Amino acid sequence: MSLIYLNGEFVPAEKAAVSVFDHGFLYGDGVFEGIRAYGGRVFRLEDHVKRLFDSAQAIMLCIPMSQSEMCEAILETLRRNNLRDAYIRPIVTRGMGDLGLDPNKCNLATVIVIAIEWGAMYGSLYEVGLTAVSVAVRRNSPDALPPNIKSLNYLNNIMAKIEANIKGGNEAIILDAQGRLSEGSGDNIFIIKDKKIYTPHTINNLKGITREAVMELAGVQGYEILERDLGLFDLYTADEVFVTGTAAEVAPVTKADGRIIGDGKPGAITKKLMAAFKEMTLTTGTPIFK
Ligand code: PXG
Repeated sequence: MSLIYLNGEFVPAEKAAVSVFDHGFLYGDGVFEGIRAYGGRVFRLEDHVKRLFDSAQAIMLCIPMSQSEMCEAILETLRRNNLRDAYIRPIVTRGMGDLGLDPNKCNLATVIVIAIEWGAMYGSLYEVGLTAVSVAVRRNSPDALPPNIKSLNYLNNIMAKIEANIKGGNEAIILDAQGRLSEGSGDNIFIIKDKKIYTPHTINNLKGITREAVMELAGVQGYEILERDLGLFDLYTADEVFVTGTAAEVAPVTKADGRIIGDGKPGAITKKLMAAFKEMTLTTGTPIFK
């Protein structure tokens, strides 16, 4: 039975519960992270915790612990569950309040860390590539709910995923209100054209930690990386397309809205980046066990 970190204690999963008056439940008022551990090391732990605190700062949510205490809570959750290859989900909600939405009624944030054993998300699709479909629902506008906040309010992404499922895609391509590419439902998007790598600016998408890592790796390999406004035309005419995310890792896209991308197989540069990313996950990161 797995142990869940809940407000400073380790609780068996079946007993780990939050109140129905918790504003995370009532309003999606909270923030979260998705983190991976590979071979006993947590990938970019400090970066994820920093983003969690940035998300909290943006919604004026006070996390009742320091960033280093949060890192330690995550590592201890992994240790208590004896996990080496894991998916880790820290969650901080506004806490218990009343049925009104006023966050001033919530005195103390709820802090949760869930960790489960986890392997590759897309299985054989890493060899054949994903089928992506653009969806009608648009990404939350940055002046309404900035997509940089990794909030518990994921309905925008879930609606995109529902549409991708209906259309038979493995992942959704979400456009912003102006029709620019933003991201997938749970990953960032890259396109490659004439050996140059393009990705949207992070105004309309999450500042992905895998995105950042892949940009570093591509730079080391000598590729030019350009943050640009991109549209469906750029997607349909790309030589290669891939998505990046903690869950998805680096996943090739070989079909988009029925268009075959490149020769229909994962591209050469994508494959190089997939290998470099894998190597990075196995050789870097914070050790769980000392
Ligand atoms: N965009 C969005 C909207 C995300 O939720 C990413 C990009 C990639 O960011 P990182 O830092 O992980 O490289 C995410 C990642 C899932 C899932 O099931 C994915 C995410 C959250 C929850 C579930 O694929 N976030």
